[in-house]
Amino acid sequence: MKNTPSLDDQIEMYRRMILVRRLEERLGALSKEGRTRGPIHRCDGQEAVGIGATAMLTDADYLTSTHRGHAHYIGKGVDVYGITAEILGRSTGLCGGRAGHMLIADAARGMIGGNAIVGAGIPAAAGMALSNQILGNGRVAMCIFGDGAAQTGIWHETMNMAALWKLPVVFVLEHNQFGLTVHSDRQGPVADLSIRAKGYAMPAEIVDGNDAVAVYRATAAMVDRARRGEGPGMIEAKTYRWEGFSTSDMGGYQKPEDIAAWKARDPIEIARAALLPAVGADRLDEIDAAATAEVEQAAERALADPFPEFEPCAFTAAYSEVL
Ligand SMILES: Cc1ncc(C[n+]2csc(CCOP(=O)(O)OP(=O)(O)O)c2C)c(N)n1
Repeated sequence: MKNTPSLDDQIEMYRRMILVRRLEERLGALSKEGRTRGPIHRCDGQEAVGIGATAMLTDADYLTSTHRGHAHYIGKGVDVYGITAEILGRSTGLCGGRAGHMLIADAARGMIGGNAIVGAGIPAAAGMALSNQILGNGRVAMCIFGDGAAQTGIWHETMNMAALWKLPVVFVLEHNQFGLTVHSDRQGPVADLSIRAKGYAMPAEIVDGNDAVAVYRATAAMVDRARRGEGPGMIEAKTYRWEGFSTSDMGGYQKPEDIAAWKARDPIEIARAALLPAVGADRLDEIDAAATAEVEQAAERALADPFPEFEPCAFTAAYSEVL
């Protein structure tokens, strides 16, 4: 079937989801020890969205992300060690240790960046899509954003312009049900936020965000039509955030039974069950062990790396003299 990932694609998505999960677990532990700069926004349980939605993109395509972007970075093929070193603030990080975990970019991979401003990656992707259209380069831009971001005005304005100008941009809503500590049913009157796409004459599809293959299929169809010049499309991937908003979240507002129900639908286990008959448990265990080791080695190496040295600029030098 068209837009169905190959077996190799599925294995790679499984591997990448494990990389993300292990990275999140390691960062959670390092954050508790006070060894990360600031809190970390984890995406445990949501990995299938970022990994499945980006698996059909090439390095030439563009992706904008959010404050919760680890799966988006890894899905876009960004190096795990470079990401880890960046998050730990080391000079060897992808952005020299200055970006932190929310703002990682890797131009060579088309990873334009995370973003700490909710919704800000959305118009940026449309702008890149406009440049693709003008240049006629066949590239597609994608933005992945949360249900909180889908309540912002800039999302509506961008959907309108993108549809009007038939821009090659794909909107991927990672609907994890919460914006900070507030459930989405208290942020807006509709449960399926993608029904709003209809108001902009834009096709949209709702998918099981815990099934990487389902996310891949639906997104690939939107990417294909955008690449053919038929305009933007939207995916609403329904998922759930297992952990708190960030590692500094005290919790208590998510129902334990909801967390348990969503943990029973672990995207990694869903992918593993789908692969088991064709690939076998031994090979899947090997992939898991190799991905786990890759994250562990990246963390150990990064922790031994130096912090960046900051040269004071003319202003700070003059200012410190005054002080
Ligand atoms: C413009 C703006 N408003 C408010 C905030 C504070 N803020 C940070 S994350 C967040 C919630 C975002 O929710 P969502 O888009 O669903 O992403 P999620 O955290 O669920 O991944 C808010 C309100 C911000 N960073 N930027």
